[in-house]
Amino acid sequence: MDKLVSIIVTVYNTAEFLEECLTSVTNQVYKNIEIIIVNDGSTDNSAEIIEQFTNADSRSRSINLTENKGVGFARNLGIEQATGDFVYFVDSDDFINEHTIDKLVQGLGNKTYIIGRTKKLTNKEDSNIDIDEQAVTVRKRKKVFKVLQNLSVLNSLFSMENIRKYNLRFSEETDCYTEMAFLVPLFKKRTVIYQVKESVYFRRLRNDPITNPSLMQQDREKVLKDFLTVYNQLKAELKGKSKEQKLLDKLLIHFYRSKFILIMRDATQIERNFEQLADAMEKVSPGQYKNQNLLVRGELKALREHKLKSYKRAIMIHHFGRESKQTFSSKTKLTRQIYKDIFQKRPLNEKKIVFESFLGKNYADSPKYIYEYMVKHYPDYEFVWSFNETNHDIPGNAKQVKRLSLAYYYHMATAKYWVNNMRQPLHLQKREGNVFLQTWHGTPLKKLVFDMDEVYSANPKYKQQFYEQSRLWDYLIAANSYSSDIFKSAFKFDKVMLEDGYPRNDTLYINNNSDYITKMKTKLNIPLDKKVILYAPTWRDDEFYEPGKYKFNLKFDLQKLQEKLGDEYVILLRMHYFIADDLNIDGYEGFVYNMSKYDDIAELYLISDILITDYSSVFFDYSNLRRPILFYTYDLEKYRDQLRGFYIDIENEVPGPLVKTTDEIIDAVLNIDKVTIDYKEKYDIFYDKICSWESGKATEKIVEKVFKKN
Ligand code: C2G
Repeated sequence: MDKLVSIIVTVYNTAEFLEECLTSVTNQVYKNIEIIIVNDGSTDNSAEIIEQFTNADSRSRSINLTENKGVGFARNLGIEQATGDFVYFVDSDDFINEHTIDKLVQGLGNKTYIIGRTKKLTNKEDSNIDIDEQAVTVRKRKKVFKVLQNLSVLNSLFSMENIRKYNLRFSEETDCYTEMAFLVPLFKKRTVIYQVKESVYFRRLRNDPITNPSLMQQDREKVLKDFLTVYNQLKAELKGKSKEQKLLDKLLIHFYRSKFILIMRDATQIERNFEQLADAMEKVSPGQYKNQNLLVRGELKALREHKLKSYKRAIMIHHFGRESKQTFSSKTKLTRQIYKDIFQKRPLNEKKIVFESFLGKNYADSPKYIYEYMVKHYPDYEFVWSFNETNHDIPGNAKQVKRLSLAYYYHMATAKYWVNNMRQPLHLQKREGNVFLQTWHGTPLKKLVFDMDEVYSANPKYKQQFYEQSRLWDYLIAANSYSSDIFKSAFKFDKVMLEDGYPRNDTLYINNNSDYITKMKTKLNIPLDKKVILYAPTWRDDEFYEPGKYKFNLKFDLQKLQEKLGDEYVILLRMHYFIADDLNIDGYEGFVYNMSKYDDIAELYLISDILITDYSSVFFDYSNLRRPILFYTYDLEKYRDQLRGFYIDIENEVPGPLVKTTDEIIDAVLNIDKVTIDYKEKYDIFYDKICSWESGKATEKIVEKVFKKN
């Protein structure tokens, strides 16, 4: 007879992932299963999804808890309901391969416990791995404690016989480490663990630890407290059982070294947690300390004897040792240490401002306009610009420093004000009195941060890091009420929103005249008798070489464009600042101009007669000029539906036509007057929504709100 496997899925507010999880469970190649879904008081629509599955598969049933009781309680309930020979646990935000359980069962023989492999996913594509469908490779893992220390019950078959014999249950008092109670009795006699190589479980590493933390992403102090609660409880319950006691002590020391020691870097954390940790350490049999190095032995001894002072001394030496090893391992780390320990202790200069735009790449955007206004009206301030290359030709007397150099850190540490249009480096810390003016760099079309469902970009920690960085912003500029609403939800921003328009757009009101345009065209060597088309697309999240370096292929037939439009027009190509590819425009001299390295796109807006873009925020700014815009959206479905999602209905709300081929571009350009008439009504509505705060005076209004005069 086939063994019956009870699959227990505990669910708490994971509607987003649940369908994928339950589908993977019901689609198992191994058919003799029962599925017990415990809905642990979810408040999202998990219940509906569960119901659909239980209706569709007679092997499944659900238990609905009216309030959230915690994963330990929910799993115990699942065990009580299980009638199988073996029990298997799945977390509702994870999923499994269709062969996963079959492989485990095949590897079992007469064993009572067997495990598979777990693959962590930061990216959906990581689950596309080759699994040999024929093979079942069982390997013996002799380092049993190494398996135990993962404290995972996932992708394992546990015999019901053992569950009953040892009365295996999860702790119900805590959120974390509930598995310790279940696993320790099971591991006490084991000298080997069997593992099936081809049985794979996909564990999703959630990238939104702020809105949606997974259990172990909760704050570190809570994790420590939960551990100690479970440890103390088990020490008492398993009194007199020497093997279990030994495993518990080993786990305490293991987690102390790998996790808790980092919490104890901070003096206030030591004060708060010392006594509890010391109480636990007192229970550890001294034999367990022997294998530890001298430093750790010193700490453990101080803890066991409740000597706070000696503990503080020991841990300080330990951290100093660790940090100095790291500090001197690289110049970057040394620089950061000097920033923290020396520069940040220098007095704060109340009249110093550090400006940066596009990660140090350009002298452009709102920081440029704020700077130029201040040079004129706030001459007693000291100005510093952070650039990747410090040879920019800029007005005023600003000091230029190389981004992330020692000089950069010195000025960041001692300037009262920071003005930036993008996120700042993660390791920068604010000081008392620091003021951060975040100008941001565009009205959003594409969904941002917390409004994005899953992030499949080059950096899996995007949401977490964004949250930390944006906590440092005191002021944020919104160019219109549409942006203001989005920033509040997408950035979770709750400090001062400046609602005066965009400093970078003032120039579109001040300099929109033929003298300026002629002067700029002459400066850029663009023929005065030709009209100008500016092509400024954005970047694609999934096409990159490495973080910050993205690919781009021109999807134009340049030759055709030149043939049909070359007499009347020239084209300026302007790639996004993330694009690393160089454009090849050989043979098109005099028709195509590569302006990708040009500092300020606003100057290019002013000299162009038509804008072609795709999903870039440039069209919001350009619409201030009320000139025609074409949307070259050859990959609309993929970009909108898979990569990002939009805040507006691009097919109906944008102020120009969506075109998909070179021919359609040519046709629209040749009939641009008709396009203008056709889109007039939409353009007017769009202009009112996006440009109504703009008056050419945004810079002045904002500077007066943020910076003290005299
Ligand atoms: N930009 C540019 N040239 C391009 C594209 C963009 O100079 N070819 C500049 C513009 O100032 C634009 C800004 O970079 O407004 C942001 O570019 P987006 O294409 O909109 O993309 P992204 O950097 O992802 O920012 O809220 C806005 C979003 O964050 C978008």
